[in-house]
Amino acid sequence: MRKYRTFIIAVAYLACCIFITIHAWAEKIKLRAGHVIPVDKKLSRSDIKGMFRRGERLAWAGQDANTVGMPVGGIAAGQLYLRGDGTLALWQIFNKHIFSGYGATNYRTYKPESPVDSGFGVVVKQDDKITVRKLDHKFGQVEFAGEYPIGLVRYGARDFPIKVEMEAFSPFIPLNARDSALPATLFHITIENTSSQSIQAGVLAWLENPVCIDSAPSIHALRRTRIVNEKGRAMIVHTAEKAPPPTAAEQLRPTVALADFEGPDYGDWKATGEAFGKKPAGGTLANQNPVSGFVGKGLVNTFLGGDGPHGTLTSPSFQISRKFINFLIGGGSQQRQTCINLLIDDKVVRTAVGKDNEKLESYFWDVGELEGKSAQIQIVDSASGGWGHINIDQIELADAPQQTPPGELEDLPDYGSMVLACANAPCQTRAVLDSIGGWAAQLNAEDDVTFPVSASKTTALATQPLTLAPGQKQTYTYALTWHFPNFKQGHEYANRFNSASEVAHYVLDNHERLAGDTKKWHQTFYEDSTLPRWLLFRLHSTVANLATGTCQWWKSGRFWGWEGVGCCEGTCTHVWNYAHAVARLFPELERSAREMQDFGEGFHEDSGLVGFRSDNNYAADGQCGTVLKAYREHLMSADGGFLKRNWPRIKKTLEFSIKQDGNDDGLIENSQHNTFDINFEGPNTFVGSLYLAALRAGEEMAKEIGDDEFAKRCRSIFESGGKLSVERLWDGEYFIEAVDLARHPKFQYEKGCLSDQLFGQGWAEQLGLGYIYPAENVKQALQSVWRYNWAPDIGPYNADYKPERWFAREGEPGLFTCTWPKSPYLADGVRYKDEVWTGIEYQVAGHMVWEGMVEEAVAICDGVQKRYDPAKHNPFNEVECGDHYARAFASWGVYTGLAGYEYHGPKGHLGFAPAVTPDDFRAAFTAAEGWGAFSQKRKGKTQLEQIELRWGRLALKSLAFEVPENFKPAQVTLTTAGGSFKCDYTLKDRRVEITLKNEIILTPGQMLVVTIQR
Ligand SMILES: [Ca+2]
Ligand SMILES: [Ca+2]
Ligand SMILES: [Ca+2]
Repeated sequence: MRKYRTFIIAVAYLACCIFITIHAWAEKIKLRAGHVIPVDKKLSRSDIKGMFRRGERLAWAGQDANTVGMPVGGIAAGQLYLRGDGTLALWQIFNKHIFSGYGATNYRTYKPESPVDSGFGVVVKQDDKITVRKLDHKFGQVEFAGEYPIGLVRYGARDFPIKVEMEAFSPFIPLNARDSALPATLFHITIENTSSQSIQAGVLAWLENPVCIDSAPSIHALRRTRIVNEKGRAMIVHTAEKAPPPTAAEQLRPTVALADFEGPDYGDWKATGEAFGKKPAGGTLANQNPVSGFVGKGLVNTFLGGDGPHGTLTSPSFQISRKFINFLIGGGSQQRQTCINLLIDDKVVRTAVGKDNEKLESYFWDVGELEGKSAQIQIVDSASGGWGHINIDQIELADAPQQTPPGELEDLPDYGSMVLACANAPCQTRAVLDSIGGWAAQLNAEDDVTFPVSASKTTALATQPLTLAPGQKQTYTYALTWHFPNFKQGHEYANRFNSASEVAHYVLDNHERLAGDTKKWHQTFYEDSTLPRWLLFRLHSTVANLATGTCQWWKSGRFWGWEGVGCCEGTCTHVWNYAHAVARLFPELERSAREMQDFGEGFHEDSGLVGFRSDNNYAADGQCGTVLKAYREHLMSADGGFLKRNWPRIKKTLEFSIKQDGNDDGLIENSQHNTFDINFEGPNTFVGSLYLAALRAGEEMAKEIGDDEFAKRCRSIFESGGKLSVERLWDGEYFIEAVDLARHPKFQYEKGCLSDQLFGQGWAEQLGLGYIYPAENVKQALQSVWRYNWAPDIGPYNADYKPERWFAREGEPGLFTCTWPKSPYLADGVRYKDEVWTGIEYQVAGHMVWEGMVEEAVAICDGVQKRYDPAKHNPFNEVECGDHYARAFASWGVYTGLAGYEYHGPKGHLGFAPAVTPDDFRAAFTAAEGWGAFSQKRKGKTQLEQIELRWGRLALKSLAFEVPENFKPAQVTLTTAGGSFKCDYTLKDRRVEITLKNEIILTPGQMLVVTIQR
């Protein structure tokens, strides 16, 4: 109670201070008339109080959970979504390249689609009647309460005697990347009898065979589905195999030509719109790359007047009189937009798109099952952007497929296997299905079936109905696993498994440990923490990006990332500059990216350049960031091996930046390509602060290695740079860019307020490198970013200044990339200036926490949470240039900031300085080899610290904590299971640093208690 009152008083006091300061500020500084972002954010005391309330686990019901798509597959094992109603969606696990866009359309409201038929249902036997209720939005009351990594959906209905709770997740165990990168999803389905009578009940599960899902239209092969019982588990095993060659008895009938587009017009085909014109094209059209591969002189080519026009071209009705329809296709690859469709009763039954290539290639549809039906062909162009056209020629009916061989079946990207395994023994599935009738009766339950890949078949498993007494519960465990190894660079998972069956057995053999450790992490991070539950949800949700198409873990052991799903390649150094989550949760993955990319394939030995997409190109921010990441990876290591191995190249990387500086004055003045996809043309603190932080990291690493001369050089350049930056770039409130706009009129920010102006200082805090500019300048600049760039409603500002891409809508809060509060708005200024990026928001918020601006930081995170409310946007998919954008991994920097976390693995040093509720604080932490829970309590004359290890091991040689103002420790005691002992400590300002006489190693379940007494 006392604590609560103190908190309220503190909030009131702070609000007062902020009000007075802002008031004084507004009086003094004259803002540009067009700068409509309010200096006073009008956050009420109850708003602030609400944001800091611990709160309950979040849950969304019905339509409010419509956009949810929670990744539930393993790290870098593809992208499988759990929707808000517990059904699966997306299924991007078949190695197909998915391009999710450049950002123009990513921030939209939609429900993820599901191309694969699958699901679970509860079977109930009452009065000899068997019924099933599917676990989906039609169940009754459906509530999604997932917190990454564990999906949770609850089902209940007034007219159904069973309530259900379903957990869905892939094992996720920090520091154990391999067991977190399984191509597998576990389901725990708990059914509970809510009626007053005993009921017989069980679970029905079903899964379509999706092997060769993308290749199916262009291959002649079979799918095979078996139901096998192994190790007491029932498993649906989906595979594919070669189709037998046609027998001599199967006579081929002559080919029937449907259209060759050789006539003076389209004949009896009907064209609409502008894209098709009045007659077939004679080849390549104006401004088009050369079109080839068509037959004769004419073809359909909708690049008529460019990609802009739309239209359709529809054939008259014809009878499907052969087993295949063959044609030639080229042009755009957009589903439903640049396509050829086969229509029966106006419904699309087959479709095909080009490959973003002008050359026409053979393609076919297997229409054996449609033979005799009346059909039409429709060619569609409803696209206008790049590759917004389609090329078609030579459509024929034939008894043999005519195809460009896509390769051997076993080599196709979507060839492999998929398994749905039930850990509980099944009953006679067929009998249950037949009793249910209707759609269930259509499901397959045969032990071994093969069928053409052109057909689809869904196979089911039903458990033996059990008698449940009123209130009784029963949990069923399922594992969905997949194995599609034919990825260009291979999958790490394929090093360990040869089939989906092997994966299923591994997951179920180790179920207790894999599920147990995952839940232990969830418990430690969410349940046992004192931090607001919604904030934990937000900061951990971006970690889900690991289990999306954004991230790959290659067979070679190299971790590799897009920027967003399928967009902008090469673990781009500047976008990944913001990403802290992976390094803190799975440091081995980031170490592999450093060693195999930055200091491997992308490294230029002659110059020290780190190609920013593992190429030959320089990005100033990415180059400096590589040094910072190297230091972070060293800090997250158990020993000095990583630093020792990579030091020569880390040093060269920093020397490359020093060369850009040119005169060792600590300012980089030349052209600086960077994450805004433009070049800054003069000294600035965006690249500059990263450079200075890199010099500090370089100094620390050089000292550890024993390269004192280089350490001194780094120090002297660093000191000069800090001083000169303030002299030349401080405008009184924030740091600006010194640029000659007459020479460089485009893409600069000059006197603007850039949100990322202290990016390197934020990094320095993360790595314990201290201030790189004077503290008062840093604090004031950060205050200015809050005042000038964060809008409680982005609407008014974006009404005047339309962003290139919308990542926030009217009525939603957000932090703008850059504004010009006091000088004329630069219409040609830094690119993306009017946009809102969550990665920058977290970067700024994380830094704010370290500078004591905790309320502002949490308000910024609250803004993200409001935008990603699942009624509008998938809370697990923060978008930028593509879905699941890697920059959002910056959220972990906010988390570590809130705990005031500091760690140096090789030195065995761990420290905390909680930024919220320091009197009673608890949070999860990770280290090089283990993770656990940290807690701090202050009471009377005692400050108590508890470090409890829950997984792995933790070696400790020194500790650091923050004590209250005027708290003078008189005694520090350490207690472990082995007993208590006093130890040496020093006090500097409010920081108590404790050195242990002997290294302490904690193992799971062990706790180190530190008692600091005044
Ligand atoms: Ca032709
Ligand atoms: Ca078009
Ligand atoms: Ca210089």
